[in-house]
Amino acid sequence: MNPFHEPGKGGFHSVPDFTQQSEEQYQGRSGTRPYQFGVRSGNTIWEAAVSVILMVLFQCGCDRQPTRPADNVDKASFPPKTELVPLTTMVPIKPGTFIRGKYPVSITRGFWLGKYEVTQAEFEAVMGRNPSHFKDDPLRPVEKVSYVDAVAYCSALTRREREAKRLPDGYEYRLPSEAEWEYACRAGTTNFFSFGDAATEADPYAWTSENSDSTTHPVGQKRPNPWGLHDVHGNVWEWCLDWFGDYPTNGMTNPLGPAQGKFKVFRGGSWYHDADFARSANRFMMAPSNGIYFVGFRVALGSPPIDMAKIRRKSSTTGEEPGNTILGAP
Ligand SMILES: [Ca+2]
Repeated sequence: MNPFHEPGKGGFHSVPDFTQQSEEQYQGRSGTRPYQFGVRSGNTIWEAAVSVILMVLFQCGCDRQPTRPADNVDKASFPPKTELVPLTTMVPIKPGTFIRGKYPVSITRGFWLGKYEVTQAEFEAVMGRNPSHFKDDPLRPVEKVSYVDAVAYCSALTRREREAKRLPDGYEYRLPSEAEWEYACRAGTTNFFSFGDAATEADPYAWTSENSDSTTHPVGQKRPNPWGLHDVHGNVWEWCLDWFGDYPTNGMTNPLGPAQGKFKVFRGGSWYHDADFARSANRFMMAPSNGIYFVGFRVALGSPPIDMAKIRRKSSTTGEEPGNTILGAP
């Protein structure tokens, strides 16, 4: 109940606003307690005077329209907080180091990586189209996507999740860097593949030319790597962020490749190529505007890439990483 409302006293039947009511409240009335408005017994001149002063002070701090203070505080001072809610298919990847050739590469910022290659259903839901060659199952990986298509998907996904209040500022869906991809693919292993050294043992883990029947397959049917990522070997190659370039002959932290180039890197082998091409360290590349039916991608979730200029200052671009086969560009 509004403390100023006194039914039957000079027309206080409604409470249009605090100002009008308070003006009438002070007509020779006061309360029994000095600081309690609207109580009318035992009043004195001094009590009345104190009440008038308090009412004026109170009035100065009030809006003219009655409001609900708690609601105002929530909306003005505490806007809805956006909590990070990754897609349910994302796997958290902790920071760490792997050996690229002879040199350590450190990933110092944790991120999430898709458990699966992006499916045709996922791509179509976000982009409204499906460029794939093998279309009969929406759970097959999307392919014939260019690097440009893959980046556009990541941007649209970021926008959708941000609008849905599931993605705070400072996070975005994006392609993994080449280093992030290899770090996650290796999952702590140092073998040629995340399951060992023998390409002849790839069948339980990878769709390659030896077992694919010349087509892609729905994601997640083969065993995952030690960090729970499926199809890092085989099914479709996976676009990475980096321009293709020779590896520096030194250890690096969060590398992102050259600042510019002609080809973008993709990784992991495919249904079209022999298992040996699906090695953790192997690289392939293509112009970013090209799409082909054995190249797709998976998404990462994390902070935006590190400033390229800093990477360039730290890098040397002489020499090629031993042990990595560059297969050329289509
Ligand atoms: Ca793959």
